Amino acid sequence: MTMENLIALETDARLDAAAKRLSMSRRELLQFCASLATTLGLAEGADAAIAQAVATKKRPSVIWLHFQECTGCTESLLRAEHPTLDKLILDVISLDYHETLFAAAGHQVEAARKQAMTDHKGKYILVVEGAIPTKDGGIYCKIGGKTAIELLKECAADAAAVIAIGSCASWGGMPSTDPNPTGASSVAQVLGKPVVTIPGCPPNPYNFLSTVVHFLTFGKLPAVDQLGRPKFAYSRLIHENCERRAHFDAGRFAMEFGDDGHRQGFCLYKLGCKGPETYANCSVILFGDAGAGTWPVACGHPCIGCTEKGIGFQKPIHALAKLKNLEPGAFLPRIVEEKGVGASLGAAAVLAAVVGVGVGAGAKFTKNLGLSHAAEEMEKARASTQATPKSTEV
Ligand code: FSX
Ligand code: SF4
Ligand code: F3S
Repeated sequence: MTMENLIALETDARLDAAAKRLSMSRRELLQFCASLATTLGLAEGADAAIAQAVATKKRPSVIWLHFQECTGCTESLLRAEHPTLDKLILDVISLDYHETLFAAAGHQVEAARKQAMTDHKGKYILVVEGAIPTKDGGIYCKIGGKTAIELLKECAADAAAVIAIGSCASWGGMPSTDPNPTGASSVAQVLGKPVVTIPGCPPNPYNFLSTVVHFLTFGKLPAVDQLGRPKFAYSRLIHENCERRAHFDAGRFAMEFGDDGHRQGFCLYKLGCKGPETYANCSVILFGDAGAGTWPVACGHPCIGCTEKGIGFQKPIHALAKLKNLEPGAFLPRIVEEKGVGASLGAAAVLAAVVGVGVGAGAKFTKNLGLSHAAEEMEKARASTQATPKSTEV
């Protein structure tokens, strides 16, 4: 954040009001916005824009549909222990229809959905949680007498943006597991067009919040890959930034749950960890509130590839992962950096200030988030055509 922006924000009473609403201090709110900017891999100054948007912009109306799922997506958003995450989510959006959270029922909620769709025609965000059963005319999931297919199409018609939250909505997830008796399908399959997807079972709440805050601040959703996944969150393999990676590289593996290797924090690859073939940022931004620094692998459980179509709920838990990338972690310095690729060091410094880590670690974090598959491919192509040594050989 530049000094000018900081002074402008400091004198903006609306920031105080927003902080009060969120039971945060002004400083905590600014720090949180800075960490969101870093998660999104945005350039310097974006933290101020985010803080301003959170404090002043009209909250977008959100209609949230539930189909075939366990409600874990909603639970993970609202049960987060991190201070005010749930409050912030509910503060940056106007949740006008949500079957689980509504106290009302029946015709009253149906009326609320229709009202929100009329009042915010063309402007609301449609969030879909759960897969859509398509077999036998879609009869396996009906709400208010309408099939999930009908409801989804009706609500998507006038939405400004559609977000599929969780693996079920993103690619079918657990309900689509073989033999998929209900024909569980993704939102994109049913609508016949790409949508933004935030896979994970459940997905990381920070990735949803960051996506919505991006929409609030810039009026558009963040850049996505060919599967509709925001690039800031799904560009890197979990394996690339895993804290157990040094053990993998050194060939130190846990062979059984509870054995010496497991107790010493060795790599979980031989227990079936799917980190080497799963794209997500769990190993970078962590996931779970069981304590500081937790995420599945940190807790001693192999990653099951819950974000990845064809891996999570398909590949047996004990099966070995396909090694997609044997090169050293993405945080190692590159020989030549592409101009404009990756996040700025300024953003890294902001993160370092926020989470209290060194600038080097912050730089690693942001650089990884800012890179895309395209940059990776570019680099590989260059390495194969040039006679210069590959980064693995340096
Ligand atoms: Fe559950 Fe959501 Fe998994 Fe699916 O998350 S946590 S089954 S992705 O749709 O509620
Ligand atoms: Fe981490 Fe799993 Fe990779 Fe081992 S295999 S380094 S536990 S992601
Ligand atoms: Fe899922 Fe693996 Fe992350 S199981 S939550 S993608 S560590």
